[in-house]
Amino acid sequence: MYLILVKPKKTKVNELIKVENMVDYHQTLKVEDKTFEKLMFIYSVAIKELETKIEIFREESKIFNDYNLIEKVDSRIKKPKSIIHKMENRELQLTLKNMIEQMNDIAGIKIVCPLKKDIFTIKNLIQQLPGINILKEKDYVTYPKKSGYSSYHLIVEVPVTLSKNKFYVKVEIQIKTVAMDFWAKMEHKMKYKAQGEISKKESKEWINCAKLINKLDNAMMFLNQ
Ligand code: 0O2
Repeated sequence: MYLILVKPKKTKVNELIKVENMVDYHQTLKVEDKTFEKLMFIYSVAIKELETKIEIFREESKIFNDYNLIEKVDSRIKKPKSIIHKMENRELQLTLKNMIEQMNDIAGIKIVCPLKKDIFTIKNLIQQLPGINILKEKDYVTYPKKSGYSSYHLIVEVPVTLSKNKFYVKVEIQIKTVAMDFWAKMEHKMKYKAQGEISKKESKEWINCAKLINKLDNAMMFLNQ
């Protein structure tokens, strides 16, 4: 087998134009407009680019280390209704500028792994990916949210190359264990059913469940040392 090392071509950052140069940046957000469709397409390409890289980590770990580092990868583009809802909740004027600059999770990827320590391995692998910029990190694994929610969040900027232009696109990556994912899905479902209105007693119960999940994750990690 031959390995040919090619000196990487240096990409000038200014070759990568920002999404805002492609659209009338101050235009009002209208989901039925072609511009909105184009933007959502660019977000979907960013997801594909990242998913491919994550899939390679998954396969590599299986083949080289006999270990399933990644159980599952899910992705989604936020629904237009949810984008508008979130912007309204944040009292943001409905412009493309605000959507592009302020909304970090229009493109979202969730990586589910077996053990808590895998979360940090995956995060380090993503951080080392060439061309990907890390904009924000939230460690809800070491410091869970008040609700009990636990996960590692990264907001990254992914270069997307189309025929005429290159763009940097924001993607939110959530990394969590199978147990954390189970908790988050159940709690989200319950909050959705109750339209966000849950009693103090219920919310205490969810925090207790999150603590149990954390104990389980720690025990699993100990057993798999
Ligand atoms: P959906 O429908 O899942 O997309 P940001 O602008 O991203 O820095 P944000 O959005 O407040 O600020 O970020 P945060 O707190 O990191 O949460 C982002 C996402 O994490 C949420 O997206 C949820 O998916 C998940 N999340 C956060 N807290 C909780 C929680 O208490 N319970 C559950 N089940 N999930 C949580 P969205 O937009 O709320 O919803």
